[in-house]
Amino acid sequence: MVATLYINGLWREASDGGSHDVQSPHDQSVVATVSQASQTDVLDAIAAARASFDSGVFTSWSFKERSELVAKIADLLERDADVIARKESDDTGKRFIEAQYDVADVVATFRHFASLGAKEHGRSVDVGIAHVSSRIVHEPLGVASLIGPWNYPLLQIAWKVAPALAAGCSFIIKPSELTPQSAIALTKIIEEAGTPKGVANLILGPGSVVGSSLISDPRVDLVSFTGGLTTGQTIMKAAATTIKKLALELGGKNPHIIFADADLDAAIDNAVTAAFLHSGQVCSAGTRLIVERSVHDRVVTEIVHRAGKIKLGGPNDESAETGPLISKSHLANVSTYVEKAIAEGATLLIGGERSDKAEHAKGWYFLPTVFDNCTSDMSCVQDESFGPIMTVEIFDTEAQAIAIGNDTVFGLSGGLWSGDSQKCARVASALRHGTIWVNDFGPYRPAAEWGGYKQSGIGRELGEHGLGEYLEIKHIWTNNAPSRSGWFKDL
Ligand code: TXE
Repeated sequence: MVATLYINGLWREASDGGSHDVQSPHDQSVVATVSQASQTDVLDAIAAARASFDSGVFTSWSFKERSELVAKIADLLERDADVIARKESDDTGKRFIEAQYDVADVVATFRHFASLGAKEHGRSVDVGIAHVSSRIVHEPLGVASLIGPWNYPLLQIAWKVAPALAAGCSFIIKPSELTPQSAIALTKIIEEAGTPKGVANLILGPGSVVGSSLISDPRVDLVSFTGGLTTGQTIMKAAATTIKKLALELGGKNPHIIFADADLDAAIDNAVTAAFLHSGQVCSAGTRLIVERSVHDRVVTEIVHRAGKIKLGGPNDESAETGPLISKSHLANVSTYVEKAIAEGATLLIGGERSDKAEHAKGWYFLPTVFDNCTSDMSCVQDESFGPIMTVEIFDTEAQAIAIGNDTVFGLSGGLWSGDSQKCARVASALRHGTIWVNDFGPYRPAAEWGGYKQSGIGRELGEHGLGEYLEIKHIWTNNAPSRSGWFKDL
């Protein structure tokens, strides 16, 4: 039996003995067997988190002490980086080197929140009365459910765990059932670093089975979730009953605008990366290309040429440039998306199907795909495919480029390329997305906020706000010269 649930400071099996095989998306081999929590386990984890929070065992630590803990976790992650990266690439099918980059980003995330937490002192407010001192203090928010996706499993969980620890919250981690191994490794490190028991808990299993209590139990104060829009809607509804705080990152359909006056060589290269990195399984993937008419033919011809040369392969294939889709059902969704795009009148220029190479036969490999002649009213342009699919639209004027770039219910990120700095500034300001890259696409840093406008989500991760999501704000007014209020007549 496997004991991979972590509840109240103990590693344990599921109470009903449940377990689950994790399959490689590369070849369907079983890469791990993990516990699958029962409802009893979920309730135990919530109870442990609540009890630890209410006991003050962690909230009584100073911000400085908690920052030291977070920094220690960063050190331990660095020590185990390659072992964790291997587990991550086994689960996700991504190349080992990409998983190594992810773990390095996770270390940087913990270091960022360690340093931010150390500076956290609240603030004084001048209320204009000499004998009143007024302070704003930041307190840990409470118990948090931290629910993560499968595309960047450790990174997305780290964006939640690091600030939750720095803030002093207790929490339950729930990684995707498809990619649980890195969350298990992280939880072991959180334990080793000396986190008080009950503060960090780990529950494994499908959201449909273990998710309900995590998002509706009255003992949970905050749900921080990264995943699909539909699940985000379910969580918002469930959280409404007890007015939980919510932090939601729900993906995007991210415009990537190329003006004719851009450095086209750089723009084309970045357009290929933006759409096909990690086979498009990126919330900020630049899958919606918007090109100025005069350069459309050159840009699209070169992108198609490049897309056709991308080398697909598994975690251990060092020559591979991108890997498989995460699962059979996700591959089916991506295939349906392609069928719909064709039915809607988009022109398929390349890809559109599974790889037929023998070495990909057991995996969920989908070819880089480009659709031309797309328009904003097509569902392939509006819906997130989360696969390696680029749609191409044309514009003639700056105003049109902006209008197309904003014609989406999402608002996570967008990019634009132009050699005219004033145009860049105008368009960057007009686009309603949480991150805008000018003459670039994709980079992020822990010090900068990340999150979405519109239906891409609520709240921000990383940056300073990323810590704020896990803090309550209290105003303490102290009158140092008490006197009668004199408001009502003294009868
Ligand atoms: O995600 P889900 P899915 C998008 C992408 C993808 C689509 C669906 O478009 O095709 O979402 O992917 C947990 N209560 N993104 O279905 O279901 C689940 O167990 C509580 C964008 O795989 O949203 C997992 O841990 N939890 C994205 C997590 O939610 C529930 C990354 C995400 O799974 C739950 C991934 C419930 N009722 C997909 N149902 C991004 N923003 O980067 C599921 N879960």
